[in-house]
Amino acid sequence: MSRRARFAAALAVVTLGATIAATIPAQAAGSTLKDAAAQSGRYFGTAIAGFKLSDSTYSSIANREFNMITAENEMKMDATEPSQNNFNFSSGDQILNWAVQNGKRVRGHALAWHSQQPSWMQGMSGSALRSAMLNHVTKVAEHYKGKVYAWDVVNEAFDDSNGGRRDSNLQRTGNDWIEAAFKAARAADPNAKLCYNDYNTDNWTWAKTQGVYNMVKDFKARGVPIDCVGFQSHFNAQSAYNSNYRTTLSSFAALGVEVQITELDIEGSGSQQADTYRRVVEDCLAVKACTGITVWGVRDSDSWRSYGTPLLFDNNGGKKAAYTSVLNALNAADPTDPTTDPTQDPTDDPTQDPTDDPTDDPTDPETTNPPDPTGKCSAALTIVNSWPGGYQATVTVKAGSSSINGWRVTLPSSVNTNNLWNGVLSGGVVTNAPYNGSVGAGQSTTFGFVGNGSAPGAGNLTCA
Ligand code: G2I
Repeated sequence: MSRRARFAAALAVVTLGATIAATIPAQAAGSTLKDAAAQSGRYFGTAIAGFKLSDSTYSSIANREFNMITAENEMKMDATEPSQNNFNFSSGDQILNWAVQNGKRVRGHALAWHSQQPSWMQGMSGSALRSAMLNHVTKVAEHYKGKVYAWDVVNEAFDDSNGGRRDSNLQRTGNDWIEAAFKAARAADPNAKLCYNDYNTDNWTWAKTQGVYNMVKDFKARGVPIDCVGFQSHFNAQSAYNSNYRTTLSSFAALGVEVQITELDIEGSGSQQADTYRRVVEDCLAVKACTGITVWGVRDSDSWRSYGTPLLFDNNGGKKAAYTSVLNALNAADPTDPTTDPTQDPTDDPTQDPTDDPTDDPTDPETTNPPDPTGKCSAALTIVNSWPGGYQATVTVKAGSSSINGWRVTLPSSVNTNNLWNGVLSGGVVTNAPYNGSVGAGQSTTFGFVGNGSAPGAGNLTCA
């Protein structure tokens, strides 16, 4: 090669290098869901049906796109204990082994549930049922000890409308059956994260959401071992995505648990569906304790409600608009933003951390940090969301250097609301609800409301 040709070749390499450097963004975009989610330290999972793993279209998409696996049915009570104290782990193990061989983690689903009980259990009651349930939890968690990332220890134990417990044979063994199951699971596998998992707990204003919230708060206060809350997030017209979903996730996170989206599917099609998927992903990314998202199946045809075409791949395995929208939203996460980085201690409640960075965005409810009060309590208002003619606000009430038993917060005079939760409103003053008046020294609780008209400025309110 002549000197001139060598020079031209070298110049071409330099120019090409510069072009590549100029077109690659600071952060390379992930081209699969799992890689895009991993950029902010999160996982992206799917439910797998074992009998479909021989379908190569199915298994190749599952392997390519997802890095957290939930057995859709194979680790449930009826599958793992078909006759009393005779356990069968063959189907569950098939899924676990496939996941492990392909470098994926597993969410165990589910140790105790009123549904999909083996027939021998369905007719049981009282202490015999309690013992059988605890034996099941123990034996299954021991079998998978050290192999699962998290367990849905108890599934769907709350009533759909009144905020109380669902009636079931397990509930009739005594209200403490849920905490008994969590304690047994912790003893059997101390390293698995232990989750409570439910549906219709996505909308912060729904009684069921508040019921679960109060149980988790009580568990944390009494030291019952719970590490995470799973939001199934099966959205459709009857149970629609609501923009207060982010408030739900961040409010649970503020109790000191991880939150996970565990069974996501959204009925619909086209841009409407894609847009809702985007919002769900953005809400998880905005809450640092939201550690991952699992969709409930691979292709629409694999869904438990395939008529609603609720998933990210069509019946042929093609990527839908919803897929692209999820991928783009995951890729847009800013890994340098501590609020989006779940590897920052997810159980650390920023509303209670005096070392929080005061330059954090004050409009971000995750970073609300009322000044350390010298008085009885302090209260800080943040605007979660606003729209023409209305807004949603959260107020964080923080106890001073002594614990308090009851609080009163004066709202700004401009506030006009008839939808307030976790507090009692009278004459512009909010007092605690029956269940959240006791706040430990330096600890906090929150209430929220939807206001009419324009939002007041964020800031401190009078607390007494
Ligand atoms: O219902 C949707 C999900 C709600 N949250 C808990 C999840 O565990 C639940 O999953 C679904 C599965 O996707 C279905 O596949 O749970 C259903 C049962 O509650 C599963 O349906 C069952 C059918 O009822 C059985 O007839 C069938 O043999 O699937 C089994 C295996 O295909």
